[in-house]
Formats: sequence, structure tokens, C-alpha cells
Amino acid sequence: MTDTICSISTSLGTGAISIIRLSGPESINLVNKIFTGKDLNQVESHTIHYGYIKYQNEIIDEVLITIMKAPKTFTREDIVEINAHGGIATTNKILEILLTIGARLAEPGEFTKRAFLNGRIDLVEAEAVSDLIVSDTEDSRALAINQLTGSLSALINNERKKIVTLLSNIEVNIDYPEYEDIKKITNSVLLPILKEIKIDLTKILEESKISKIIKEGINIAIVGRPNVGKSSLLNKFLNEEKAIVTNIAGTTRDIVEGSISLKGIKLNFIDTAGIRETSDIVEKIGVERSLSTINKADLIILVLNNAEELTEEDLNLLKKIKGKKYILFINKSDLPKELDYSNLNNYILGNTLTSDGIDLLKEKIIELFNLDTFKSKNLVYMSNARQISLVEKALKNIENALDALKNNIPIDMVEIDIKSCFDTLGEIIGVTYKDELIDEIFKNFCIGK
Ligand SMILES: Nc1nc2c(ncn2[C@@H]2O[C@H](COP(=O)(O)OP(=O)(O)OP(=O)(O)O)[C@@H](O)[C@H]2O)c(=O)[nH]1
Ligand SMILES: [Mg+2]
Repeated sequence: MTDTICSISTSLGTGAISIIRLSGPESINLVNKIFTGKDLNQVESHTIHYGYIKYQNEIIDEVLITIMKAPKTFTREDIVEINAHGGIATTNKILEILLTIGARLAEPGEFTKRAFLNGRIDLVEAEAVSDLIVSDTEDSRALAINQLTGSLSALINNERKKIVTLLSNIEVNIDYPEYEDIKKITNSVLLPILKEIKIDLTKILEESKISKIIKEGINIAIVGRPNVGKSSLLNKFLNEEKAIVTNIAGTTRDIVEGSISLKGIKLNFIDTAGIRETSDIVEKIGVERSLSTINKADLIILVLNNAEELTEEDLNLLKKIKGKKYILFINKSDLPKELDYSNLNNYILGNTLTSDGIDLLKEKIIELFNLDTFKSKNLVYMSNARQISLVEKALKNIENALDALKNNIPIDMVEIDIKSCFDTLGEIIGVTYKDELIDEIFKNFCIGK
């Protein structure tokens, strides 16, 4: 990383000030070339200097320059921040000049990426920077700042420490079986330690899923056959006529979404196209989308029609949602009953005309996700899909190790699973990583961060 990057770090628009930031070995030198005030190469680190940006004999702006020398900076490189007067023309002009005289435009998230690659922050903390910027509720902000201050990383590192001690003991046993004074690693020694790690990881995983919900909300898919009243239900939840409702089967073709807040948690409702066999190309695509929404949702509300018998399609859908979190909503309770409920359980009867059953649905959601107890949780856990899937993997590794122990598999085989767990936990904080992953993570950042 020998080049010097530069970008506008404040949002571009009319404001009182905007900040142009540089990071890299040439930062101070480059700004010094266009700064009139004092020689920035001679000033102390972490100081601010008043003067003008001047280029080709033209004064561009009156500015304050912050000089921060490596290594005590965000990127651990030299950083210069130019506080200019806010305004698109001025800010862009300064950026343009810096690019002309040798800086390179930073990619999205490149400052944070450098902070990570230079060991200033780990991967979880880097992701927290991005989360902090986009957080739009008080809870998601609290979650992000907790991650950024390293509580989550400490938790993961703690587990890794336990495993490393275990691994080194196993290694010594395998390599030096003849030494009498080495503590023998037997199943009875291993078992309690592995169980303890399993309990820790399970707890982290459970609480992480809650954190994800705090950050992203609960995605609730409303699915069912055409004309059962899915869009009517969405509109009831949102309290607005968001989706088109008609008595024509196949009205909804594409996904319609809307959110409400329940107990401070965002519920993202996703109304889908009614599922049926169809030769209509547009509707077919809609049905495919509905089916994939089922797979991605945290909760499924399957809507059935009280006024019709169960059909083949209803039965297929009931099969499809098995094993997932779901609620059955039997709609149109105002119409004469034709549906046989005897084989159904876990259902709520209601209708969207009088709103019967809607409050019950909300209560059921609160109960299913324990929304009442959410606030009291300590928010230091994983909060994105990447982190959560890695904890799941690490937990699986430990479970495999425990199974192997129970089946009296030789210890060097058990060691492989324990080692995988250690590596997987390392991936979470970015001790081991692939370049493509790093690119993917930082690509989602905004420019200037
Ligand atoms: N009687 C009665 N009619 C209802 C109720 N809910 C919806 N309807 C009617 O049922 C018809 C279909 O409603 P929609 O909400 O469009 O149904 P949908 O499931 O979204 O249908 P598609 O988009 O075609 O899949 C409309 O004429 C609604 O007015 C209800 O609770 N009772
Ligand atoms: Mg609809």
C-alpha cells in the first residue's frame, strides 16, 4: 500500500463545512503543495493549521488542515483532513486538484479497509463501522458501537484462547507420549472443556440472531393461494392501501413490501403473488419470487380461505413451510365456513374486513420472537449473516468433536474438528481471510469511509 488515497468524507451537498480526507505516505506532502499558511512537513502530529488552498495562483478556499501522522491514526498511515467550506463546487475542486497532483480516488470503504489490513481494527469492528453509518434506530446504533469498541471481538478471542490451550495440550500428548510428567489428555479431560465451549457458542448464536433482528427487523412473508386475502392482510398491518386488492385471482404479480414497528422492532411484511400453476409468464415469475421469499423469510404467514376447502396447493404450501417459523391465518371468517380445520394446528381465525384476528397475529409474533424481552438484552453479539453463519459452523465443529469423543475416535481425529472450530472463529474477526471476502465486505461501504 504505497499509494495515497483521497476522497470527500462528508456527504456532498450544501453545508457549513465538508471534509476531504487523505491517507498514505504522500498525504502531508501533497496537501503541503497546495497549502499556504505554513510548511506542513514541519508541524507536529495531531495538530490543526489555518490557511488557504491555492492552486496555479488561484485561491480556492480558506481551510483548516488536520495533520495526523502514522501510526496513531485510523488507518495507521499518515492522514490529512482538509476542513473546507461546505459546497459542492469548492469541495469537488479541492478533490480534483489533489487527484491531479498525485492522489488516487479512494474506493468505497478503503480507509476502513486499510485500518483492517494494517491491524488497527479487526473484521468485526470494520463491519461495525459500516453498521454505525447506516444505523437508523437507537438499538442498532447501540449494537454497532458495542461491536466497534471490540466487545464482540473480545468474546470471540476468549473462545479462541480456550481452544488454543486445549490444542497445545493435545499436541504435546500426541508428540511426546513417553513423558510421564505431562498431563494426560483423556476423554474425561476434554469433554467438560468442549461442552463449555459448546455452551458459550450456543449462547452467542442465540443472542446474535436477536441482534440481527434488532438491526434488520423481522422479515415476514405473507404467502398463500391467489385471492385468499394476502394483500388485504398486508394493507391491514400497514394501515394503508399499499397493495392492490381485487377479486381477480392473480392480482399481485410482484413483491409488495412495507414495515411497521412492534415493541420497537421493525416488522418487514412481504406480500407475494398467489401461488398456483400458471402459464402467464409474468405471473409465473411472480410465483417463483413468492417461493424464494418463503426460503428467505424469518417468519411465514400462510393465509388460507375459511370459505373454501383445502386445495392441493394449500397442502403443498403447508408441506413447504414445515420446519420453518410460521403462523396459519385463516381469513374470511365473515363468510360461511367450508374449510376443515380438524387437521390444522397453530392457526388464527380472522378476517381483513373487520380486522378480527389481526391483534392476535401481532401477539403471536411477539411470542414467537420473544419481543417483550428484547430490550433487556446485552447487545454485543454478531449481527450480520456472515458472522452468524460462521458461528453456526464453529458450533458444528465442536459438536462433531464431541460426537467423535463419545464414539472413542482417536484423539488426533478429534483434534481436526477442534482445529476447524479455531479457524472458523478466526474467520469471524478476520485473522484468516480471503481477498475476495474482504473486497466483498468493503464494497458495501460508502466512499470516504
Ligand atoms: N369476505 C371477505 N373478503 C375478503 C377478505 N379479505 C379479502 N377479501 C376479498 O378477497 C379478494 C382478494 O383479496 P386480495 O387481498 O387481493 O387477495 P390476494 O391473496 O392478495 O390475491 P392475489 O394477489 O391474487 O394472490 C378481494 O376481493 C378482497 O376484498 C375477508 O376477510 N372477507
Ligand atoms: Mg395480492
